[in-house]
Amino acid sequence: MSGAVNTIERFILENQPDYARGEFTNLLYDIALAAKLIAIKTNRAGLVNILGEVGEDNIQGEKQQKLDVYADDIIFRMCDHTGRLCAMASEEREGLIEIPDRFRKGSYVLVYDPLDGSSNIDVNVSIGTIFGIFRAVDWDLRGRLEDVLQPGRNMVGAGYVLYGASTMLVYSTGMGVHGFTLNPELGEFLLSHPNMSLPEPPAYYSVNTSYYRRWSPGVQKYLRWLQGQEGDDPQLSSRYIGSLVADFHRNLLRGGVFCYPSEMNKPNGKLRLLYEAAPLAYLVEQAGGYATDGHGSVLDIVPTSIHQLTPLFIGNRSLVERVESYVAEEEK
Ligand code: AFP
Repeated sequence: MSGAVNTIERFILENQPDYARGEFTNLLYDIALAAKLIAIKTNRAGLVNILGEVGEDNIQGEKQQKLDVYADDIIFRMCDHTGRLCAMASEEREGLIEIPDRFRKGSYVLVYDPLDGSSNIDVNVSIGTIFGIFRAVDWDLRGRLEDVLQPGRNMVGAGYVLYGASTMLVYSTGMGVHGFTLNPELGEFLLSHPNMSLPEPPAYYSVNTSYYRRWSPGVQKYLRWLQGQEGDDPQLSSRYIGSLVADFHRNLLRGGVFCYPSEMNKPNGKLRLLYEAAPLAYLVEQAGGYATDGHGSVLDIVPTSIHQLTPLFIGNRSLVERVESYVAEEEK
């Protein structure tokens, strides 16, 4: 075999700054390990009926958990006792997740969506985990709500795991976006996509067009522009999986824009700001792109609650900025 095998552990270690104490590096390892455990479970999702593990109880007499609850529990238990975090917030839990008093607290904050796109599990379509990392606001105190309610701009790292045809972990700590593919034989994430950046020209737009009638005139006009009906044709094709991580990942590799606009009866759309939109907005900027809620950068929105929603347009800058101009035009 020629050349070095670049595992995620090696890559993270080699890329940490000289002054690093290892706390942040180890937090990334913890997340990578949680991702491997979740991948094992999601890969078996179609087998559980065959193997008789679904129903009220499994053969050990334990209650079966839904996969998203399982994923949430894995991440929480991987991170609660390490002394690296002072608080967490998860899509699966209502309030702030405090570090139990019996454990030392750390100086980082983890926000995560343990398993996004869970309605796709039963139909064997790709799903994903999304995460973002902040520094605690006050390093001396135990975790408080203000530690998690920070704008995406304050993130010091973010990433996602895609459980697809293969499992991939893609992350950034502010020095580019790097992708790793899980080698199932080795049980290791290996560097497969260094320095990812959005290609030009972009290939795709991704949006659930069945909601067209519920959008504002500006967003409707934007869709027509994406489709080449407004002149200045961006020459895009359409792809929509309905799994945010999978749609985002494809567009990161091929170029494009993913949209989940506000609707008449859903003024802030469907997606969560803190642990879905903001981490992906952080990644997309690192890959040379942009994310907006239609008015300005998603990274500048200061959350006022953990499960706050936001409209999202994310992808190549040239495509995303256009929606801001159409929305501004309609609001004149
Ligand atoms: P589920 O977890 O209910 O499958 O929702 C997934 C999701 O939050 C996100 O991953 C998709 O981009 C979006 O919803 C799809 O929503 P629509 O079905 O309304 O298009």
